[in-house]
Amino acid sequence: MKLTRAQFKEDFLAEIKTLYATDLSDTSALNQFIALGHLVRRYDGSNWKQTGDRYRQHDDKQVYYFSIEFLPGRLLKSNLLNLGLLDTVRQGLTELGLDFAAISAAEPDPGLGNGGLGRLAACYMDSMASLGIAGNGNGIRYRYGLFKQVFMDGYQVELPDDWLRNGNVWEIRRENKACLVRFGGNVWMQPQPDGSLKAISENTDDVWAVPYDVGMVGYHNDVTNTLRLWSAELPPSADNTTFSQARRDRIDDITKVLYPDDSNSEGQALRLRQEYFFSSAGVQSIIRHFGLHHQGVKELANKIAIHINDTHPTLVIPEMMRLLMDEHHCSWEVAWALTTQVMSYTNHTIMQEALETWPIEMFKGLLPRLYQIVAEIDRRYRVAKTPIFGEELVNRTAPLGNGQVRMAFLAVIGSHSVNGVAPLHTELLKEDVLRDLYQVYPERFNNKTNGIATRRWVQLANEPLANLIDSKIGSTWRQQPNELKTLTAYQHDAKFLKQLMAVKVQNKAALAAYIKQTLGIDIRTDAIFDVQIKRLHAYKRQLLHVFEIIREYLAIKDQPEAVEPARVHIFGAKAAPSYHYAKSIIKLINALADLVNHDPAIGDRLKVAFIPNYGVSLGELIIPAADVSEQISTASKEASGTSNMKLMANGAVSLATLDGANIDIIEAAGEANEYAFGLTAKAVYGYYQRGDYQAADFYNADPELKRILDTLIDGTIPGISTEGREIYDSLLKYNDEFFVLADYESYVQQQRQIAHDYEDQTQWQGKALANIAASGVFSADLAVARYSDDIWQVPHAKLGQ
Ligand code: GPU
Repeated sequence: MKLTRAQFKEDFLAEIKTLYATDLSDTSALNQFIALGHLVRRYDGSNWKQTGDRYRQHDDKQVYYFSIEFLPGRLLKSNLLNLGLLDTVRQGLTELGLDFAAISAAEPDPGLGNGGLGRLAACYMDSMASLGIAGNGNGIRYRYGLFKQVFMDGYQVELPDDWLRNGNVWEIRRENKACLVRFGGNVWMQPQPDGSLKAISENTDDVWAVPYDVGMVGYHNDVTNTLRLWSAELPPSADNTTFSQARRDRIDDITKVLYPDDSNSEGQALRLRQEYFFSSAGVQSIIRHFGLHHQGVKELANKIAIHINDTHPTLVIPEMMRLLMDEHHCSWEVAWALTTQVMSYTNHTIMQEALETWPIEMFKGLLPRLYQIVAEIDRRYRVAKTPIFGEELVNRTAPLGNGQVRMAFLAVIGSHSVNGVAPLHTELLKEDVLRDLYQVYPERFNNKTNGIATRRWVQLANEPLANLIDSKIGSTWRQQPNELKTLTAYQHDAKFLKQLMAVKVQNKAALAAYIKQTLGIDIRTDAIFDVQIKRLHAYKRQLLHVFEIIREYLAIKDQPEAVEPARVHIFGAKAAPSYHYAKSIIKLINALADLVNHDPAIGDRLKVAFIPNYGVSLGELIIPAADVSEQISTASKEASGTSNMKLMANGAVSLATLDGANIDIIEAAGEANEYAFGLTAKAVYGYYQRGDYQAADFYNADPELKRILDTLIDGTIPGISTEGREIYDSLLKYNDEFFVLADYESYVQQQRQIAHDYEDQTQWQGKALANIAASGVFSADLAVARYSDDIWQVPHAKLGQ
């Protein structure tokens, strides 16, 4: 949009006056942020309204992306960028004597997700708006987001994330669009005059679902889509009925806090309530909106697509069946045909413990009508498939089995598409986790490799790099990230590579300042910044990275005269509060950091910085400063990974196993520009089949590795007597579930190679450039375009290939 600086300043000062009844000099950065937020809302208001009007007038097919997590990050800067106002506002504020960086840092970062899954949903919202797709998000407005992480004596402590304390400028509460979600009670079938039966629910526990809408602003295209987040409240009838305190609490609890578990299903009733709550409210509001403009339900499948982001929203399937049959008088057959055409499902993991199942008794008690429907889906599935596939396969794959409701199976059976998130992951779904269902529905399976919002992760997070790229290839890459590949022409342009290095050093200085301020550690900007940022999980193997640090530490102690480039090992990782082993690894890293950072014999040659409270905002600070991207999960375990893509786009080289999308990154950037190592997924499966992995053999065969492991229990690292023993035992006594010891040697070899290659900065920056140039392939815009073409069947803006 068009806006002069003078106009902006006038608007801003007026806003401050209206909101706070005081002078600018008397306001805080938070006040200024809130005023700016209101202004941006106003500038974007007509786009948002007109986007909705246009979709209605054109009767565009709507996509609804259901996700129990969204991690949008701070929105001020990205909204300004997408509206084309960033420079005007920044300069205007500077002219008013204000600090734009401080103002944007005052915005709370909504932690409505755990990690990759939630951030992916947010990247896709950004891309849908930017591609002009009629895309809507549907999720939960958690009162408290993911806990804030602090360290006390090296241990993780969780504090509540009261992100709504000062309200949320971006949301609109729309109580006029609220609906009732019903739990419990009992169901009976009432005979109808036409001889059919109608399900009647009685004595239900009713919850009022109130939507809060947040605008998702498209990039330079006047489109603003909606992310709808639901909040659970007392129904209006509570005003004149008595609701016990227990019942009030039960309602309050539904959207009170995000479950802090990543890739692990706990099977708790409250989680099931959350899942049904936002699935039901979302489907009700879709059908209500649809009903306003369409006569029959027959058109439904041409006008809406519902996407199920992992299994958490799977109840949209039986819920849509319920609404079509109980409220819109459809037959089972019609309702089922519509439902399966509308639904599509993405799987995000092959890890068994993450596959959701619910005890049938719990499910039945909480959702009696839905249970009837799921049981009928199960019955019909068995009847239809047993003659073709036999009883055994059908027993293994039916929605109900072993006393459980099996959500992934229900999702596959009730959708027309199921996709994995990287080629290897999709293959493993077909061969392993969903092998039997792949026999039944081979045509449903497809791959959609993940992608990232280049706008946020490069244009916003790394402005120096974005500007440097503009100076070489112009700015069309900002709309068409694939254009980045033209940078390849400069891989041997020494002057450009120097500039690239200068940008990296500048970003490292910004991160170094933060590390100094928060952790008190001094780090050198000419050191290798070796970065691992992701949730703490045994399968992600932060432990392997720890072993490298111990190796480097011992090497300096043994041979102080040997010269190697300085290293800074940077971690960011939250552990689920109940994940004991992950918390022990956190303690180990912090104890090791204490040892290394304070050893005068080490000096500034080796530093370890575990930055607390990793999240989207810290990612924006850390990623642009990285030289090495640690992507070292046990092959086959990481479905895709997305930090690998963000780090690549910012010129870090990958130190990576052949897992998830690492494989595709290595192929895109070229093997010579990455550091691959370790067992292949096939080799890992080979060990499983033969059952012959012997971790102790690696320990006994390699004196260096043995010495490193022994430091866990011999007092070398002070303060970890329990944790050190626990971790040591996990490797030797319990045989190293994730093959850390098997991959140690090849990992270290690549780490040595990195130290060697880093010395030649021209070569090194050439590799960095190759990574940046190849990163466009992983833009979320392209990923979302593929979902639109292949799964949702909706049009989108053209993207250059
Ligand atoms: N992932 Br399941 C999560 O972040 N949370 C989950 O509950 C599950 C998966 C991640 C995968 O671990 C990661 O490999 C992937 O890149 C990401 O989802 C997005 O697909």
